[in-house]
Amino acid sequence: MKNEENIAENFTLNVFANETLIGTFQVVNLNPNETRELILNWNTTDFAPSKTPYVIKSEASVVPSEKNVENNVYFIQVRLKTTGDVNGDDVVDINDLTT
Ligand SMILES: [Ca+2]
Ligand SMILES: [Ca+2]
Repeated sequence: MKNEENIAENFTLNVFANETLIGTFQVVNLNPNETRELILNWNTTDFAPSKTPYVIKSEASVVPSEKNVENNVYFIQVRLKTTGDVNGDDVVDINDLTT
């Protein structure tokens, strides 16, 4: 994420998988034009593998005097596969060896 305002900022970044909160970051003193990489280790134990991608949403809290709040939300799509499921059909079988 990047700070496009002209003062250093503190804010909270929440990350959701579909509607479930999977991570929260406290971002402190992000300087103007500074880009910071945040790494989320998503514990997927409670999430079923599925052919339908999960919608991962990251949402930064609005900081005082922020002008552009539309860019505070960012979406990606992620597919969860079962370990060993190479071809992504949610079954681990001989077809995964030949894929
Ligand atoms: Ca913004
Ligand atoms: Ca498979």
